[in-house]
Amino acid sequence: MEISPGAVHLPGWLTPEQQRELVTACRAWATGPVPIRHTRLPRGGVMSVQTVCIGWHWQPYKYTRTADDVNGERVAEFPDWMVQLGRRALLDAYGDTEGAAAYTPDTALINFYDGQAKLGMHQDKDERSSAPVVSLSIGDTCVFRVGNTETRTKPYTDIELASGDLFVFGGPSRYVYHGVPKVYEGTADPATGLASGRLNITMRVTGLTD
Ligand code: MD3
Ligand code: FE
Repeated sequence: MEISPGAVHLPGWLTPEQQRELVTACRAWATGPVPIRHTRLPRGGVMSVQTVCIGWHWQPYKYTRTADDVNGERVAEFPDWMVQLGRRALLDAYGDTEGAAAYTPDTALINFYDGQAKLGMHQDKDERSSAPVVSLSIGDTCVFRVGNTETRTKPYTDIELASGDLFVFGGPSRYVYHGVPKVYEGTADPATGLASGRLNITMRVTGLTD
């Protein structure tokens, strides 16, 4: 369903098997070459969410190939199978065959939330491309807050994101403020391979070249 123009939520889009495969892949990325970490913020804080990146390494407010804030290693390659998954996501969300075929995400941020983790309201503006962001959720259900492009406050809409859900943010919704105010601890189905917590994968186009 379309939450706002360009913001499409497809609940239960991933099969249980796809969820298990993504959990396995994300577990491997979480251990290296750049281990998952609580991202340090410029003003000295650390995020409660833990993040590991593939393709390009994100830290506020830039993307680099190497993780100079972690261990200096180059991040893992962005696999072709994930490009294909991103294209299928765009096709199912928008029904735009040509737009989907042209979509070539080159980075993903993989966020892990424990029961206490939150993500404050923010815009994603570190990419030099306005191509859509594809979001996949696995594990615990959360409250996802979708706001507006002008302020980090009201008006906003709270929706629940559950395991297997796809969300695509493009067009007029690409630069909306959004956040995760609450994770419902203990709601994950262990059959996905994630006994507790929430995993979110966001594919993006950085617009960068080496
Ligand atoms: C709307 N992640 O990594 S996913 C992020 O659940 C981020 O981990 C959240 O916000 C999470 O930056 C939300 C949904 C999402 C991701 C990116 C967006 C919504 C977006 C970019 C633009 C607009
Ligand atoms: Fe975001």
